[in-house]
Amino acid sequence: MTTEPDRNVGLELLRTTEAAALAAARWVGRGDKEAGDQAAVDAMRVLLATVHMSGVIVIGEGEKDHAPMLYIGEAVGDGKGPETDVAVDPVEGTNLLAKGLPNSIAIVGLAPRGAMATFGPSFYMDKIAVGPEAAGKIDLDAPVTQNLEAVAAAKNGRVEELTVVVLDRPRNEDKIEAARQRGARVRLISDGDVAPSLMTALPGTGIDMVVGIGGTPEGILTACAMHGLGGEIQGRLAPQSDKEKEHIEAEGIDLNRKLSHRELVIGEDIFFAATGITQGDFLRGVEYTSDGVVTHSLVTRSRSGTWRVIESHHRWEKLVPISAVPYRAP
Ligand code: VTB
Repeated sequence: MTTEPDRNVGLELLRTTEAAALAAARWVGRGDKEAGDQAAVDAMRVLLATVHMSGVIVIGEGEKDHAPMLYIGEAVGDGKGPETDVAVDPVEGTNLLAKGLPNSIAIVGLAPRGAMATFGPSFYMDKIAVGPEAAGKIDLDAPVTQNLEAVAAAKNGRVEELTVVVLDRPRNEDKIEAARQRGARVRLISDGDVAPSLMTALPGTGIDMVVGIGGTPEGILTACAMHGLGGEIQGRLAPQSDKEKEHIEAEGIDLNRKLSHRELVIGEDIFFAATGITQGDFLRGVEYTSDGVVTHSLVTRSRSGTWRVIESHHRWEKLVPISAVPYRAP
């Protein structure tokens, strides 16, 4: 069945991540992650208000009382279009931003209302992410060695040629050790597991798999992207304290369920946009030119499976006078 081309709200979402990245870029390497995050939140919120949707934040800056903006439950969009769930991470990798390190990105995910899993009090999730060749061939419950072998077979390569990314934390030590023992190349990262997860599904990045316990919201945002990129992420909540575990159980959430991206975010009308803030391995960071700024973004749409890499040139001379966001100090 064919249909007439319809709107791609992902291209509107792109403007929200570009705005967040432009605002956050002023804080790169300045050692103040809160200020950088706040600038990104403020900018993203202004642009989200222009998106044609009746959106509700389901993954945001936190509960209402602790987060004045983009809090969970906040209505976003112009209030007229389709009812949607919206997941935001205006700065994924605030430490990376503050330290001027690679791969901090601004992110938005979008799905029809009710389509996104909401694990309110859950902070941590055990995850595995791979690209399209290995999608359907991995298993979160299998040993790392078995998953490495599955990815190698899917790519007609050898485990020794694969690069697996892991968040450098004691909680991930067993996986790091197992991957090394099997001869894979392990790239340890200090923060930000979304960017490398996207890279598993993008050509020429040299990243084959991401494993280990990272953030739950980051897992759901990655799931939005994998719908459009054709890769796969599987996750299971992995509370790191008794308090976190109790809170999840009190909400009646099943801790033992293994979920793929199709269960983390349900359906086909799923969109994702990300813009580089600091220079990244795939997404370039915000670059200043003599008359403005260049941004580099990824936009995905699950129904068509189209993903786009978009380079945008923002020109101060025209942008600053009309923009509600103070991108450039007067
Ligand atoms: C994870 C990871 C994120 O922070 O949430 C991590 O998914 C937090 O882990 O990408 P710790 O509590 O061990 O620091 C990030 O790295 C960045 O937000």
